[in-house]
Amino acid sequence: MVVLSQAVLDHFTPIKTYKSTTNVFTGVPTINLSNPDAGAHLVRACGEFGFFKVVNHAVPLELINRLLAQSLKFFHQPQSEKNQAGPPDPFGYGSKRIGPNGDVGWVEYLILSASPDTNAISQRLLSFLQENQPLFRAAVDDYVREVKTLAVEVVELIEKGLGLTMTDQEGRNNEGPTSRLLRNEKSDSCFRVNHYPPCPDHWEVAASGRNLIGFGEHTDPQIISVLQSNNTSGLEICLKNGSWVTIPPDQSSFFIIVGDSLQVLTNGRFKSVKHRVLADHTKSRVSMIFFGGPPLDESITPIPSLMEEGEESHYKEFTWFEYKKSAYKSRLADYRLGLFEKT
Ligand code: GA4
Repeated sequence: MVVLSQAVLDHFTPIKTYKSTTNVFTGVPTINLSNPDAGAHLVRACGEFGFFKVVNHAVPLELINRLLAQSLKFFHQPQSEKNQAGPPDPFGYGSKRIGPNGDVGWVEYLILSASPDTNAISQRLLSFLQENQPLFRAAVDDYVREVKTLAVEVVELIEKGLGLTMTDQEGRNNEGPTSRLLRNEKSDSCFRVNHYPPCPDHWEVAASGRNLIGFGEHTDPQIISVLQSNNTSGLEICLKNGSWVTIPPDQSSFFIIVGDSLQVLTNGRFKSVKHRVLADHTKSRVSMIFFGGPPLDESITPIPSLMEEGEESHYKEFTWFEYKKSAYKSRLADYRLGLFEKT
């Protein structure tokens, strides 16, 4: 039997190509977080697109740029150095292979835990970064702290828009049922930095007007994802009518993606948005995404006060642990919620 080395296998890993859509989407809902009606606008955007961007956020631009620069420095290291931070099972450095079930893309990435309660694999990776890339590690820590706060703020505003939070006599809001999951110190959140190098010129793809797929179509399993990228386009989302549109990059805003768990919590009022990334022919793309998830033992079930009289849950009852376990058995493009829908 001939055993192929990892390097040979990686070289022949077939990555799909796509005709990139010329359909630039100019209708991305833009929510100003300091607008008194932000909650209502967010609810509309979650229901219509499962995708929007937020402006007037409190994350310093300096921090975004610092992390972008440090990330590039990490990815520009020799392959052998980067491999020391791998494999991504589930936290670590990965190249081309995405998840455990055969998905591939023109991408390299780092996945880290963003929960205070981290396990041994995560601790090892964080210590490795601390020793080898202390400035990168510091930028990640500072950035994750900020985007976590932003994720909670956005979800609290959504809760306000849905009428789920009450203001007490002192003018404080009580804790909403979804923001509570993200605030929880056991919240199972993670953070990912993706690097999409330019598609190589010699590939026949360059001539055909097609692009290599960077990250194949999928929905995010968590509650909410907070995405930031450099100025290179490539992100596409699928609209309700099934058409794919390309999202112009915007370094001063954050893009927010509704995940499967939020779809279930709202009994389908909000839809998790299918999205994908195509690699560019000339520029490299870096994106940084915080995935806000619930604690593992938490039941993901529609929020009772959102249900109309007589309305039934569209989903079987399950915990985030069960959903996550099932997600890691799936392929990227699978409709993961299907297994949990009531028939
Ligand atoms: C998609 C969202 C996040 O990037 C992620 C991904 C995870 C991975 O890359 O390891 C998964 C994917 C994501 C969903 C299905 C499974 C798991 C790859 C894959 C094929 C970190 C996540 O939580 O789910």
